[in-house]
Amino acid sequence: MPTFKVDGMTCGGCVRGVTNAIQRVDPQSTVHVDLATKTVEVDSTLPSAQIVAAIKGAGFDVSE
Ligand SMILES: [Cu+2]
Repeated sequence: MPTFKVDGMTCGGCVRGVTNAIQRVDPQSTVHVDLATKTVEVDSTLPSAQIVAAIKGAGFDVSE
């Protein structure tokens, strides 16, 4: 399962923002955000570049 390192997440609102952004591009995806380690685990059939783009679109810095 691809895991992304996402900077700038600080609260539950950020978690929802990231989760919603990913599920907008892939409604079937399962997203697990760990605020403590700032990582986002995504179970999706989409290429990770698209997940990265979605997270960036929500206003966060992300690396794989
Ligand atoms: Cu927040």
